[in-house]
Amino acid sequence: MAAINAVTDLTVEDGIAVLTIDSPPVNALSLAVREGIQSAVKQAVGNPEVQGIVLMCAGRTFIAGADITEFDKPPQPPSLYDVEDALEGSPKPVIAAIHGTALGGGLEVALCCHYRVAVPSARCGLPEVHLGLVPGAGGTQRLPRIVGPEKALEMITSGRHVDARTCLQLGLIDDLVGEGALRAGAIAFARKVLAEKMPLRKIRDVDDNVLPARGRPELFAEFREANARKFRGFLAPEYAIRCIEAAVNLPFEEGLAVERELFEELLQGPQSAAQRYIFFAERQVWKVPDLAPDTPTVPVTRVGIVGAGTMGGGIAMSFANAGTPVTVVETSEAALERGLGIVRRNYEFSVRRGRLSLEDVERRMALIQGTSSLQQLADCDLVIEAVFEDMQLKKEVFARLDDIAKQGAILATNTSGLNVDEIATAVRRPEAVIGLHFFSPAHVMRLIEVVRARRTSNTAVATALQLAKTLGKVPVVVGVCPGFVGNRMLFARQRQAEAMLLEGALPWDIDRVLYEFGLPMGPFAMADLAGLDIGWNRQTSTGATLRDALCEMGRLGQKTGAGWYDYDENRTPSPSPVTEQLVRDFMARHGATPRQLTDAEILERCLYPMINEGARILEEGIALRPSDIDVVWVNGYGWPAYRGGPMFYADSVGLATVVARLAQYAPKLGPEFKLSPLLERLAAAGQRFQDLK
Ligand code: 3H9
Repeated sequence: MAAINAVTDLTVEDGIAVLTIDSPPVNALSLAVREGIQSAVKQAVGNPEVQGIVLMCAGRTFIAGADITEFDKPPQPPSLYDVEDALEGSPKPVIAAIHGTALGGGLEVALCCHYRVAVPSARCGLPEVHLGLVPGAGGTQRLPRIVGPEKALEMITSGRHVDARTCLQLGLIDDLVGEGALRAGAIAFARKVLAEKMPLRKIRDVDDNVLPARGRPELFAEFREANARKFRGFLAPEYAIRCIEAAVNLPFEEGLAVERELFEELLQGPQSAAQRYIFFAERQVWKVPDLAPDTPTVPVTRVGIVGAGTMGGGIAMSFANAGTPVTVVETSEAALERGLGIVRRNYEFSVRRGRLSLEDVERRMALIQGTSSLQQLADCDLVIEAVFEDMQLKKEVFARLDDIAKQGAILATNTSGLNVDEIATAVRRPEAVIGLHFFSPAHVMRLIEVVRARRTSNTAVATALQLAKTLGKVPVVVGVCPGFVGNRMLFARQRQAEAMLLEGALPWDIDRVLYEFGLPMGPFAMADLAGLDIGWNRQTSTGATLRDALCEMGRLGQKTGAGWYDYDENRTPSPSPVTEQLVRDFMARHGATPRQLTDAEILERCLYPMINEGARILEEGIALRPSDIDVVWVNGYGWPAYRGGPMFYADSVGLATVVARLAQYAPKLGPEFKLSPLLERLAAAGQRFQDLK
């Protein structure tokens, strides 16, 4: 084997040159990799013994894209375009041999090879949209030339990874080779190309698949309309559509120029900076400083869930989706039937959407066993309690589990904010107790707050992280405090939102501002969705708050057709004159005169106290780092990824500005508001949360 450089090798085997990239962890297209490919291709082309070239990777994957860490640095030649030109322009056939994932720039490089082969487990995709980018090395021009514009629109705007068999059907790869026999299979394919004198196929020259869409702008208009909700606020999907339109309507080189311009604009813009930050933040969360990588974990082969309500059912689905058997316990057969019925209906909904087959549903339902006896949880490796948010009840459940669960089992609570230390006092093995706060709907939302109580063992934490990986979730390790990270910050926002009602803003004014900021909904629409009666009790209700008053009127939210808003039979909300009158009456009783609040004040009063609370959470060590808080908000509360999470957003506004505005609003923020010393210190030093190390 001849080393081209530290990350590239070239060997010649009976006339076929095999160019191997070995740049862990994911063979990203760093400067060294680009140099290596370019030199190796040059050498292979210049070597008269070589008739064909195979491009492949060592390690766990084919090239997973451009090296994202280089995006903030000045570009250094050779560029990716130079590398692609070398491959595409090679007078000898080049075959890409794909295993693992060919993503982004990786797939773009493969599309510049004359042919592609893959093992069946490989996947291909252009996921740049998740980084706030469009594919920038020809992907938007070459992909539609193979798979057609409709499929390209879907693949590029979703960033979805497509499995090798589907890629074969789409023509994206030319042949499948045996698992574990990629090198030999690719060499054999190269020989076939030579023996059959197959042409040096350049995708740039293939127009058949794009021509039928030329002059049909409605194709793109319809796609935009169908996906408007999904793409709201994001620039990258719209730019991707424009690139594919260019691929359809312009000659290749002109289309490429459009792509380059839009890629550069996105790369320099704030959305991609925020989304790239979130990409790395989501990878940081797995690193818990005081948790050694070799911490033992409990193998989880059977899971018990106590409670088949919305949360219990959703958690059961998450495990069944990952192939782990679960036993769900309810207090009565009727409650069990109701809970499992909802699980089945959720799955059937996915069948109607074309996301699951009927066999999938049966397979998953078969993994979920129902029982009304806690005793059935004796052989579970992990039990998750998902009963009502009531400390007494939770402690009772844990005390019983302590008698039933086998030694070594992990006992988790799905509480959304109760004191896990106190729950742990109910058992003789507090080291086994941990919080696993799933978000609703639990089978959809990716976030889990992993709540580490005072005596939780490292094994329990490490097992929770491993579990999250199995479930395809994002775990964030947090400490114990009321509401943990997410809900504690949400409470800070809620307090301000309700305070602003008594100054003259109406629920829909506040919700609109937050929706326009990019959140899926504002606090009042969210409260209506969850039910205003969560934690409310008719016997103890004093009617002292607006929420109490609404509940006493039977306005419990969407489920009763009225809450803060009025709802029609399709649950479409409209501003409610009843609520408005109630707010005005409350103001009159408090002797308050309504004033006009600007959108800017509404936004700042909602967000800046949250940021302050985030800073307090950091001071107290409840979150490990600011970026963990951002991961919680992006994955658990729909904070728009293109704004990077509340702490990143604070950095982009400037912490001095946040502090100055909070000082200005101080008289209105309520007696419980206290400026975080950490926030104050960073602001005074001209620093950012991101500077905290
Ligand atoms: C692009 O290609 C632009 C072009 O169109 C145009 C250019 C002109 N760069 O995710 P993991 C690191 S944009 C640098 O935990 P997995 C990652 O940070 C790119 N680093 O592993 C982590 O580091 P650490 C388009 C990268 O097995 C380690 O690798 N491509 C990159 O769960 C392991 O990552 C993408 O967006 C990168 N491109 O998943 C693909 N990728 O260990 C992004 C990863 O220090 N990557 N790292 O925390 C992925 O989706 C997943 O990493 C992958 C593996 C599926 C490949």
